[in-house]
Amino acid sequence: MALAKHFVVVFALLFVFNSCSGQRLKLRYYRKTCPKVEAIVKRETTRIITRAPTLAAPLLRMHFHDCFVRGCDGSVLLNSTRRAQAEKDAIPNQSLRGFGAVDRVKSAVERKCPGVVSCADILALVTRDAVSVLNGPFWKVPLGRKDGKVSIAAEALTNLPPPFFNVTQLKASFASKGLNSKDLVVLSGGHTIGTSHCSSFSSRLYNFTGRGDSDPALDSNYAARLRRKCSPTDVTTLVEMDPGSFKTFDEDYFALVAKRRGLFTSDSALLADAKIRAYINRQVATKGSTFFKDFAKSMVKMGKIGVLTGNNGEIRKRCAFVN
Ligand code: HEM
Ligand SMILES: *[C@@H]1O[C@H](CO)[C@@H](O)[C@H](O)[C@H]1NC(C)=O
Ligand SMILES: *[C@@H]1O[C@H](CO)[C@@H](O)[C@H](O)[C@H]1NC(C)=O
Ligand SMILES: *[C@@H]1O[C@H](CO)[C@@H](O)[C@H](O)[C@H]1NC(C)=O
Ligand SMILES: CC(=O)N[C@H]1CO[C@H](CO)[C@@H](O)[C@@H]1O
Repeated sequence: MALAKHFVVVFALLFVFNSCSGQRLKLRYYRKTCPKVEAIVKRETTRIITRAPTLAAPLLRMHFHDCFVRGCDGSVLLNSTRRAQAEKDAIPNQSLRGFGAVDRVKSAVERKCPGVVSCADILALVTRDAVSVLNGPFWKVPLGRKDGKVSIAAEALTNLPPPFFNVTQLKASFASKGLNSKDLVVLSGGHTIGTSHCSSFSSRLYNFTGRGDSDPALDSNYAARLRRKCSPTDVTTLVEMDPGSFKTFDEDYFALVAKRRGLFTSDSALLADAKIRAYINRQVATKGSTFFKDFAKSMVKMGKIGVLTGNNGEIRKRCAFVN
């Protein structure tokens, strides 16, 4: 009886998954329609990131923001219209950059194969290539995403985890997108590159519990160093998230977090979960860290969240606008 019930549940789930995803993404999706797409994206992205290495981080973050809001459907790229404020203009976006880079890559692809490759696929490929230019891992990107036609600012607020989340909240946020605790810690390793505005963490530095103190989860020397960079009201200064190697994709993030130097509450909070802490310690302890391999795997998984395929969605002509 219990077994029968179990089967019913499994079949029901299979049915739900199949009907949502329509078709699966494929590695050689554009083999016939745009065989050079990966070479074009790689050439353009390499050119852009070599000239402006600090653009790689915001592009990686943009792909994450795209996938967590309405699935990886390029909705993060859409501009606001008179009728609706887009994700781009939501609070968590503020610091997103690199829209121009995506547009340039899209134009290069359009010149060769007009109206064939989606903006969502281009963003997934650009992200992969940008990480590679910073000496990060390489992964194969399954393709065939269609672009969505809707982008709603309020959805960014409810779907993106804020930097003050604790580990319970982070796990719930990732679980709601089909990602587990391992994906959470592995993808948080994306904070090995890039910068943050002081305002994303300064509440940890000043009067944290109302007694003029800083967050006890933050190394006190590190907090002092950050206070010298960030005044309590600073909203413009940028701080390197992995100081000294913020333009290199490496495993340093885990050493920082282990030393209680994770910049955000959400970074520090990872230590509060025993299994996640064990993963972090393994990355620090062993010479052959598994982070690159794990990151590649979790990026592929993240890149499949809620994708539109088949007859759903469209191939946008310009990434900022619905056709
Ligand atoms: C676990 C939950 C996460 C939280 C709470 C979070 C939060 C943040 C915040 C607050 C910033 C700084 C924004 C600013 O003030 O300029 C940031 C930056 C960044 N995040 Fe995350 N993030 C998370 C997960 C991820 C994931 C999954 C990735 C990609 C795999 C990622 C990649 C990045 C990158 C690359 C930057 C630097 C962007 C730049 O240099 O402009 N983050 N994140
Ligand atoms: C679309 O939005 C981007 C970023 O907000 C802006 O730079 C660009 O000018 C907008 N494009 C148009 C055509 O309005
Ligand atoms: C995380 O925050 C939620 C909501 O504020 C709270 O209920 C929960 O106890 C917290 N969990 C941890 C591990 O601090
Ligand atoms: C710190 O927080 C406490 C309690 O919220 C408040 O009474 C005090 O004025 C704050 N101190 C500063 C320097 O902001
Ligand atoms: C890149 C981008 O579009 N940033 C916008 C994010 O949202 C704020 C408003 O909250 C806009 O002022 C920014 O231009």
